[in-house]
Amino acid sequence: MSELRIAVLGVGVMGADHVARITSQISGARVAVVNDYLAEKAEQVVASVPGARVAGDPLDAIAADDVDAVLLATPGPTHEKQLLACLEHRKPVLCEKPLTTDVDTSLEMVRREAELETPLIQVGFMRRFDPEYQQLKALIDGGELGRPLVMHCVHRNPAVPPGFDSSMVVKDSLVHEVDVTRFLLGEEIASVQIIRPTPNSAAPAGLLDPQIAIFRTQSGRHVDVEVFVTTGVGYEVRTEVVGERGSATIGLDVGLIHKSSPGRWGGQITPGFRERFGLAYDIEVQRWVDAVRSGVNVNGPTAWDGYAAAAVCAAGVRSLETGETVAVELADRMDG
Ligand code: ISE
Repeated sequence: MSELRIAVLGVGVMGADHVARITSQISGARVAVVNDYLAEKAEQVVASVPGARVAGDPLDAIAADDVDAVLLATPGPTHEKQLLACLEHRKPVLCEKPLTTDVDTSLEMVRREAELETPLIQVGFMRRFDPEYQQLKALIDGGELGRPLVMHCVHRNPAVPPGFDSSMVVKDSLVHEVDVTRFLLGEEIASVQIIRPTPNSAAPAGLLDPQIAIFRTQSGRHVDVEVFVTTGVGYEVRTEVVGERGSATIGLDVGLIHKSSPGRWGGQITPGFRERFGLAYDIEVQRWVDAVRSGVNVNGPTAWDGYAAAAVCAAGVRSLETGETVAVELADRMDG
């Protein structure tokens, strides 16, 4: 295939980032069409992309003859309809999380894709492409740590956008550790418990933050996660895996430590996820482009991964209400 012509739907922060990334860093692809529910925003973004046009309707963009593949960065509630259109028109799609906003429709996406017998949907869990997570995965799979038994995670954000509620701490933030757990340990999560410590007095009224999540995997391994999204400090994502023969940690920002007079040492904390995972996004999009151009279409988290994450988060949201451990209900696999 010659250059892949991509429609980017939704050009808020992430979508606009992807447009810039595809235009300036990704080889073998270009942005052909841009759509946003704010027409002005789409016009503004397209102005920086030679040869691209604005589409007024996302479904027209998906169906268009000058579009080979779709990058979906629209708000979650619109994903279901747009993904179904991608399947109908057999257009490979890289869908930013969430796959859809609930478990049933996520499973339906898995089903509909399986019926086509061609993988088309990749979900944007970008941490899988981060070089540190890749190294950690290689260390685990190489056996150097022995059998992993426990994982400790920290996920801290300096702030969250207006309207971010307690369930979003689970569905929007913790969802990354859900995916990381499944990726690193290679098995499903069987149950979730969310513990609610005293809320941060600086958090918006009513927001339960921080939250502590405890996952138990199907084979009985333990994962704990501190999610704290209003620290006011910086972006911190750490993961420690403890195995039978050793442990390994990523996300310490050690590259940024400095020493200075008078006898001080210190460093910088990454300000946000776009800086921390910028390289992961670059690798993710390049591999997806290469996969689509070679006819494989998906080279990363699948629709099933999006569905499994939704199922774990749904259990997490139920636990958030009661504090009890909630079992994760998963359908049988149907995606081969
Ligand atoms: C945001 O939506 C992301 O996906 C970030 O990676 C995550 O760290 C943040 O907590 C979410 O709100």
